[in-house]
Amino acid sequence: MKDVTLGFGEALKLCREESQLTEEKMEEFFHFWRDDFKFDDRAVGCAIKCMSSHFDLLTDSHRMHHRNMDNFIKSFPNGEVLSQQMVTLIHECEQQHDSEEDHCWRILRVAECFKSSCKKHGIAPTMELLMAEFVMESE
Ligand code: M21
Repeated sequence: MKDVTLGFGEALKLCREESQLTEEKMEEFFHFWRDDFKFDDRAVGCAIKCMSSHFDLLTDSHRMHHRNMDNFIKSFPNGEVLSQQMVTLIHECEQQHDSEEDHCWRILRVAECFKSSCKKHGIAPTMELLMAEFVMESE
């Protein structure tokens, strides 16, 4: 999950401007996994929508493209093991929030639900691991 997060986060710089996300709000994507991260800013949902589109992970109706998401996750170390579970968790979260018509708000709610499901299932990455890997990759 650490690798998927860092890979997904590669698109943050490209998407920050389009989504009007301030750098203070989320300077790096792995902050998403911090316990105190707040899901109260629509711009974060817009950024996740933009990042997902960048990797071609959304359908025309801005829902998860299952096959592309599966392939994306499988392109990372341990992805073969995680993919099915992650796709299922995201899909369950999408079903819970399907009535929200605004794509940015809906995707933010799906992301919040997905984070909480990952924690419940013990597949959320630890911040210590993410930070350590991020520092190593930046050097
Ligand atoms: C992939 C690693 C971390 C991801 C965090 C955000 C995941 C949000 C998934 C939303 C996918 C788009 C759903 C559209 O309904």
